[in-house]
Amino acid sequence: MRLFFAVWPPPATAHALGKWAREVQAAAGSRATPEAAIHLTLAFLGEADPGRAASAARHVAGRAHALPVEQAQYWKHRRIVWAGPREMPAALATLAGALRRELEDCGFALEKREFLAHVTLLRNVRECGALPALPQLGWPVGEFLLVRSRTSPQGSRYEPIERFALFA
Ligand code: 2AM
Repeated sequence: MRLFFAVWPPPATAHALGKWAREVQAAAGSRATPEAAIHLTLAFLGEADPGRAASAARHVAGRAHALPVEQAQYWKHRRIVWAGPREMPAALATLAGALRRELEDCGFALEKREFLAHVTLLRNVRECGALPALPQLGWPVGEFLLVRSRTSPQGSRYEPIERFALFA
C-alpha cells in the first residue's frame, strides 16, 4: 500500500481553498486538487505496511495547534502551486519531527529532504503569473491521519486508514 501521514482541513477550509484553486486553474491551464483531497503531508512512506506505520504513529504525542494558511507560491521545478504558513508553526514542526523520528526508529526509510509545510493546490502548472490573494481561513489541527494513496490516470484518491488525536 502506498501510504503517507497528513493533516486534513475542516470542510469549510477545504471548500475555500478548492474554490481559490479552481479560479487559478482557469487562468493557468493546470489541474486543481479536488476539495476532498486537499491536505498537508507530514511524512510520505511510499509502499509500506499500514499496521507497522500506525504502531509507530501511536508513540507520537503531538499538540493541537492552528495552521495559518497565509501565502500561495508557485514552485516551477515541481510545477505546483501551493499554499501554506509564512512561518512554520512550532507545534507542526515538532509533530512532523517526532513522527519522522518514530518512523525511522521503526525502520522506515524517509526522504532526507527538509520538511516544508505545503498544501498542493494545483499541479501541472507550466506558467504562472501573479497569484490572487488567498481567502481568510482557519485550519485548526486536532489530529493527524495515516492515509492510503491510490493513483490512477485521473489523479490520486486518498483513503484515511487511521486517525491519531493531538492534545490541547
Ligand atoms: P506533494 O503534494 O508536494 O506532491 C501524497 O502523494 C502526498 O505525499 C502529497 O501531498 C505529496 O506531496 C506527498 N509526497 C511527498 N513525497 C512524495 C513522493 N516521493 N512521491 C509522492 N508523493 C509524495
